Amino acid sequence: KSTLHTHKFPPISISAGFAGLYQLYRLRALGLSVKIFEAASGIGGTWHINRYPGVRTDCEAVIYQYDLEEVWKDWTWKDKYPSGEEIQAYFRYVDHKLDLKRDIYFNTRVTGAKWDEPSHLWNVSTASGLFVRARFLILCTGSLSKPLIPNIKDLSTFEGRCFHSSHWPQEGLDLTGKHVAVIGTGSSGIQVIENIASQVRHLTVFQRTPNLALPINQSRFDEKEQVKMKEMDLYNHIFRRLPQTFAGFLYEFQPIPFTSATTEAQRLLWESQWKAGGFHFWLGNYPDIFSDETVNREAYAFWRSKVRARIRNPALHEKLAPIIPPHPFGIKQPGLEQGYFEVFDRENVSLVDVKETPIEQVTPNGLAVRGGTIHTFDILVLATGFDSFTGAIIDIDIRLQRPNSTSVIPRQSDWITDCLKFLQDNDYTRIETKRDAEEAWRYLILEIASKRLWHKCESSWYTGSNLASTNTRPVEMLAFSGGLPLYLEKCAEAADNGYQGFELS
Ligand code: NA7
Repeated sequence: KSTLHTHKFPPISISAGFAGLYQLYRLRALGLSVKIFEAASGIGGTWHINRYPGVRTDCEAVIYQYDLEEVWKDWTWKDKYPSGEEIQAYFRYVDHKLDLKRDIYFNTRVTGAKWDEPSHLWNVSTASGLFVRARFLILCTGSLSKPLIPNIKDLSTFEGRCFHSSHWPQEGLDLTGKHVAVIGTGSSGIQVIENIASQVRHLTVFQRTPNLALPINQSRFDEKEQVKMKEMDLYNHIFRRLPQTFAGFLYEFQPIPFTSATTEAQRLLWESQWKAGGFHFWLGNYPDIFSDETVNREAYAFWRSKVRARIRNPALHEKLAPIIPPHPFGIKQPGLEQGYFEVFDRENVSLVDVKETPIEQVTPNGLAVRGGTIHTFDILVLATGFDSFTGAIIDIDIRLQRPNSTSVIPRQSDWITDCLKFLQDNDYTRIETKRDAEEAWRYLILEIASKRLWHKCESSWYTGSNLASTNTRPVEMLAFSGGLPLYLEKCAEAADNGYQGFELS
């Protein structure tokens, strides 16, 4: 009976990114007829959309892939940290292997989802005028998918080209010989900046907060090494290990706090982490750097000395790597860079500190900052980030729920898949979070966050404080910062106790 129900009203999953595709694959295996509605014209989610110069992952290829043997066994990565282009190729390959596209409606933006209580069905409407009814609605909309356009006076009066980093024009844009400005020095901004600096005539970077970026230490991912890893069954070993680590990476925080290590051990560890590159110096560091401000200052001082040594012009030291940290190290995601700091020593690059001289307004050919200076340019890039976590969901006009999420997508999809199977097997047609369980979850997130230094940061997409100027929602920690093992334990606990915290009917 329930199978009949669900076939008549197939589950709808929104977005064909990393999560949506995996969800489709898993639910198909349950025998459900799933459909994906995707606003973009192709698969890949964030990787289909973000095509700015230098776009690249922040984590190693080996963990940035599906843990499905039929997928990984025949795929070979080129770079240790793959480029956007390589990831797009990966998604094309995944589609080929799993035959996903036949259940995806592209160019179909979901604009409304209204729960109909009598029928226990979602009424889903799209911008293209489609109207469907679905028993289950799964939001795989991504945590950083809705661009944040800054609230700068007269932005629309700019006569050159202006676009958000995630909407980089794919045709008809040649930066050669152009005067270009970039606002924002987050992960996207630094990738854009280090990649276009040598191409443009002049680059003006508007920085609000220096990025405490780490060297990526990029290299090729040796093909023979990948073959060997597969032969030794290391991939499966890695996939089993990932959910047991705090952040779902290949490495874990140190087993002892900084204060228990000798000065020599501290130095040796940091030097080796710096050399290893990537997030080692962040997610492999001593755990107390996130909770003890004095320890954090030590880590920051190490970061600062490394960065300053790379910048020739001493006048830039205080701007890019100030004596007083702009915020504790690691409470904002550090960018991963390759040659970013050296860019500012170039003669064709200038740095404007917008804390010192705030942007006042856009003019037809540039930006006016406090004090009367006008910076002129032909192209304005807004690398200003995203309305994180809930931004894309709130846009859908959902009449029910309020989510909170973390990063391990396949494990979340597995949980959802098991949950739908349970509902189907037991003839349930409605699942709803209980208000008190929702509040308890929110308090758990806030309680964990209160023990760390997250609040010592003016602007962050972890909390939504980056939206201050647009003020779309209250500022509070949105990400679960208690680590993956605890998160997964809580998820399993709810399921094992008959979906405790949920109302089933
Ligand atoms: P981020 O990390 O949110 O960075 C946005 C940047 O834009 C950041 O430097 C902001 O400064 C800056 N910003 C935002 N609004 C303004 C205004 N009005 N004026 C000046 N500067 C501004 O987004 P990204 O796209 O770079 O990276 C997002 C994630 O994508 C990244 O962490 C990876 O996981 C992939 P602020 O620091 O808030 O002072």
